[in-house]
Amino acid sequence: MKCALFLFACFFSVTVYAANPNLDPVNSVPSDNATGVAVDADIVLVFDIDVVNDSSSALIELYDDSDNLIESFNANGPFTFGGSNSGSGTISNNTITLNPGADFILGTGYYILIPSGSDIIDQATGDLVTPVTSPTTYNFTTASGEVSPVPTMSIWGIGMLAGMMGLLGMYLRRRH
Ligand SMILES: [Ca+2]
Repeated sequence: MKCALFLFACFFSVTVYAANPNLDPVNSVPSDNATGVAVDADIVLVFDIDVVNDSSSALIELYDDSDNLIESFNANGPFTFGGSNSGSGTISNNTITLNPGADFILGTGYYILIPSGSDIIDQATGDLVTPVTSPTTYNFTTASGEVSPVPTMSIWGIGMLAGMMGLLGMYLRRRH
């Protein structure tokens, strides 16, 4: 029994120490491939494990879908980032919240990269974050900005209904 327990403990420790923090695109906010994102939205990157910046080399980059670098967020403390365009970022447990310095542009795609060598690590084990190097790993699109025609249609509908009722009233008055 002692042997079995020892083997379990050994297996368990190997599992823990092999884990690099990974971005969870689906559970991040906005979620991967989201559309209609508000232009003033923050970006909440969710990881599968608690993270911390290990040095000033911790880096996250925000691009638009024309591959223009919109803002780079460099660590300026274990739990904080400073943006190249006056934005900021904070780490809380397994989330990194980025507040870009400028609002997004309507109807535009954006993506996040965590370049190879970015010094974000597992708080417990020090393992380096798994880089995000593809524009499609975590991307989203802002709202189109087109005004919905529904309210205008409703006003027309009410106007036409009122007009038809008025005509019906005139018709009934003439008949009686
Ligand atoms: Ca995607």
